[in-house]
Amino acid sequence: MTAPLTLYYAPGTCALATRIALLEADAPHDAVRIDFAANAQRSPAYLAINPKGRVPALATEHGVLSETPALLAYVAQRFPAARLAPLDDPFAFARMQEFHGYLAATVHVAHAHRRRGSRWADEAEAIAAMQRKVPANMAECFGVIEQHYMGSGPWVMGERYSVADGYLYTVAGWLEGDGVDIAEFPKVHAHFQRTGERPAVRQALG
Ligand SMILES: N[C@@H](CCC(=O)N[C@@H](CS)C(=O)NCC(=O)O)C(=O)O
Repeated sequence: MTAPLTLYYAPGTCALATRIALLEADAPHDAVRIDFAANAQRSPAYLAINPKGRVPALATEHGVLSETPALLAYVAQRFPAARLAPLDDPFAFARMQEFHGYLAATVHVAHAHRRRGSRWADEAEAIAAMQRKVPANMAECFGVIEQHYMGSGPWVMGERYSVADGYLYTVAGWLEGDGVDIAEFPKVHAHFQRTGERPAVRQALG
């Protein structure tokens, strides 16, 4: 028997997307909470697991993986019976990866300027200036998602639910705190409500 996977996560973070994917796949796994309030992501013990000092990280029998797009593709490929990605359609799979890349490299980074501005500047005024840009930048990103990635639904990849849906749900859940009304984006809004009703999502949040 193979050892269960271990997901390192913190509540309210992008690690939710991988937790949802693992639950949707019915994948045996342990979930280990990293206490951000205690800065445990910077502790020597956690840095030995993920030297980036970030969540998520997923320990597998082959080693530790990080970066949400990689984890989502891994879960989908490792548990193909769950059909969480278009594994035999190269274009559709690349399109899903394109979406994941946009969420990770552009949308998540825009969001991070609200509370993690000290990554990019030391001066309080520079950090405050970056924070003021967050609502406009997040609204612009979700305008792109609404217009170019939502298609005819009901899911990001069309008729079939995929790991991309839990990822979009996770990032869309940050909009309110970022000062953006999700109702400005009707397709994203309906998707957020639809996804939030899934048992795996409820369990991941519980
Ligand atoms: N590119 C990474 C980003 C990971 C990341 O920034 N995680 C945040 C939580 S959403 C984190 O661990 N922050 C802790 C810190 O900055 O100290 C991914 O997509 O997984």
